[in-house]
Amino acid sequence: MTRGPIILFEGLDRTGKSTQTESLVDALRRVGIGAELFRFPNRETGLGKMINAYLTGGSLNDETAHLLFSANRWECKDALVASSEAGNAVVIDRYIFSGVAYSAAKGLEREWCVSPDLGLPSPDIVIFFKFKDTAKATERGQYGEERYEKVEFQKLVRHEFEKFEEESSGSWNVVYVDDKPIAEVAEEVWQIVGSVCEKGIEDEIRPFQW
Ligand code: 2DT
Ligand code: MG
Repeated sequence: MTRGPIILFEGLDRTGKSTQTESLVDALRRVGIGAELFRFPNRETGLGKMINAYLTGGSLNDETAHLLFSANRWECKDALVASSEAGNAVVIDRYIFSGVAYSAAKGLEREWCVSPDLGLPSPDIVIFFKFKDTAKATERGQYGEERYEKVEFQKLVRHEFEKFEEESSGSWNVVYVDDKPIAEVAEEVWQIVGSVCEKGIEDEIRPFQW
């Protein structure tokens, strides 16, 4: 059975993940390839509404917030698997690595942070959006409105993401987004994913391990 690839976009706030994931889904559909966007946190579900309240000023202890984000991925697992198996390219805007990076940046133990996500569907391709200069993010629109959008904290999160990048031994695709026009980033993304989306994936979905 050929299934659609699971393509994950990770990165700090304001790197353009939402813009690029939406535009990739549109581009795929325009050339006749089925595609579906999953975005985490998914703020539409019951758990997602609790997460939204937390991100916009509510209070939860760090462990509880972490487990809510993870549960929010688990509740979408069946839909995500079904979409890939139906042949869609499954495009994901943040996932496991955001979950661990933001919580570990707050000081929770990394291994503890990974454990609730073990077994979730693994991405086939990871694209990591980065600024060469983290402070660049502050120049972009709407920065600073939500809980984590502070330069010092973003530096810690970046460090956590980079641990995963290193552990991937080169399999993560790093795209630098500083000052690049949206179309240029989209073109780089297409170079990475276009042919895989056309061909599909033969292997079964792997459970996430660490
Ligand atoms: P968006 O700005 O992308 O909506 O994310 N976050 C996200 C976590 O702390 N843990 C997670 O598991 C996920 C998926 C990153 C809102 C914020 O939520 C953070 C930024
Ligand atoms: Mg955000």
